[in-house]
Amino acid sequence: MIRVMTAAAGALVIAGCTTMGGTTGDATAAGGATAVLRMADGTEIGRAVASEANGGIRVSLDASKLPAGPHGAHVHTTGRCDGPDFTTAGSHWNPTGKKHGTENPMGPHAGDFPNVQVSADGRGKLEMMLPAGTMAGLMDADGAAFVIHAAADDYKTDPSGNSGGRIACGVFERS
Ligand SMILES: [Cu+2]
Repeated sequence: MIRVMTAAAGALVIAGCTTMGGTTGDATAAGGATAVLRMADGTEIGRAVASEANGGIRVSLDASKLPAGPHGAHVHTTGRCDGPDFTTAGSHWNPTGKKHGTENPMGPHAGDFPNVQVSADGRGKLEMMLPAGTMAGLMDADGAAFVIHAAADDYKTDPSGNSGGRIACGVFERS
């Protein structure tokens, strides 16, 4: 726990040192971030909005144009979404060094989300608290991304819950 706190404090300092270009220092550290989600062909399919709340981060997802059914959804550790496979978003956001999944005794990753249940009209919504995170940690030097996967997350298989390929991705930008 002490190590975690130190890492978070370190991230905060880094964020404070890199806010010269366009942002306004500490004022934005408490603000939110929005990820516009796109498929591999560039089609915009929705957004994920992150904000600091109750000592963690609240993320709201609102997506459309997706295949019906459950899909793994996570905050990934790098703010890059290069198609078509979006592997540049890296692995799940995991500042506390856990294994994947809420049903994994060694988990979960800070960025683990429940599956988004997409209805027959292609729409899926989720609101989720990520207790093990701060906006400063999320928006660190390499940023963060939100990723939706092709298949359901089983909530226990490391590293990504067997949720298959990445079908949509968005880079978090300060909002
Ligand atoms: Cu993922």
